[in-house]
Amino acid sequence: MNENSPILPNIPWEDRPTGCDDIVWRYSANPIIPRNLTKTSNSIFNSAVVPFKGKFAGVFRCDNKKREMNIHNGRSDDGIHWHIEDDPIEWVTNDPELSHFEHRYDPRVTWLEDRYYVTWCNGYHGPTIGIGYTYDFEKFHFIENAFLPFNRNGVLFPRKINGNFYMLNRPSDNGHTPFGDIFVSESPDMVHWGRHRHAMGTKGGWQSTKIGAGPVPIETSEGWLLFYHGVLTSCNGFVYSFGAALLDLDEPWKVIYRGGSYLMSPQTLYECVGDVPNVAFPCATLYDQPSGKIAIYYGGADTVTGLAFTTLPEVMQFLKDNDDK
Ligand code: BMA
Repeated sequence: MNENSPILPNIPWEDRPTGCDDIVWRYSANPIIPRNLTKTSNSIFNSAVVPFKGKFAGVFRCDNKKREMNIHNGRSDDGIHWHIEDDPIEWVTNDPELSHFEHRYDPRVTWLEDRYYVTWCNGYHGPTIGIGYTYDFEKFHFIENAFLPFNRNGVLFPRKINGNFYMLNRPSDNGHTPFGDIFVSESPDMVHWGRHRHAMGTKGGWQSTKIGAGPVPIETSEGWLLFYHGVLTSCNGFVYSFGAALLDLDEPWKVIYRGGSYLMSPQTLYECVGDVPNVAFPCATLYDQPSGKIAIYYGGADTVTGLAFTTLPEVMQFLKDNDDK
C-alpha cells in the first residue's frame, strides 16, 4: 500500500474566479458540508480529509444535538460530497483510562509510513492531544494521550525526521485560552514525547492573541509548508484567520519564512455567522505535486465545513514577498 504518493489527479478543484487576486480563494459552492448532514449533528466543522484508495476518507468533528463534541468517520468519491457516519468513532484500546470521554474535537489525519494516524484534541481531565491510527477507516486504535493537559492543535509531520516522529502542538489552558504559541515535540514511539522546542509565537494584528498549527505540513524542497490559524481579539471576541509559514526540513521548529498577512480571514456569511462567529479554521489539505494544486478544508463559524484552493508556487512566492519572521 502506498498512500504517500504526491500525485493526486482527482484533487477537488475550481479555478480562481476571474478578477480575484487572492492567493487563497473559496469554492463557489461552499459550504460543502452543512451543519445537519447527519441525523445527530448540530454542526460539522474543523475536520480532516485524506486520499484513500483512489477516493477520499476523513475524520470529522461533529458536535451533536446534546452539544457533545466528538469525531466521526466519513467517505467521499470526489472530496466534495461526503457521507459521514451518524455514530462517533469507537476507539479500540485495552486501557480503560483511554476510554474516558470528555470531548474529542479538531482532528487531523496523516498517512505516515504504513497507516493513517489521527490526532485530535482529547479531553483527559482537560484538553490534551489524543493519538490513534487506522489502516482502513473501519477500525480505529487509540495509542495514547501525547501530553499532560492542557494542549490543543496537535499536528503530526507526515514522516519521521532524523529517525523520530514530530508533532506541532500548542500548550493552552482549560478554557478559551487567551494566549498560545506553537511548539514542536519529538517522539521515538508515538507514546513518549519530549525535546519540546518553541517554533512560533504570536505577532501583531490577525495573529496577536494566539496561533495554532492547522493541516499536516506539506513537504517541499525548501521546507515544510505550514498553514496555521491566528486569532485576534476584537471588541466583539475572537477572530480566527489563517496564514502560512515555511519550517526547516530537519529542524522544524526553525522558521524560514512567515507570512505577515493572513491568507484567509472570515468574510463570508458562513464564516461570520454560526455557533461561533468569525472563524475560518483549517484542519486539512490535499496536494497534487505535478500541478501544484492545494485544496484546503476549513471550518466556518464552528458550524459548517468549507473548501478553499491555492497553489504551492503561489503560496511560496507569497511567503517570500511577505516574510515577517
Ligand atoms: C478553539 C477550538 C476550535 C474552535 C475555535 C473557535 O479554541 O475550540 O475548535 O474552532 O476555538 O471557537
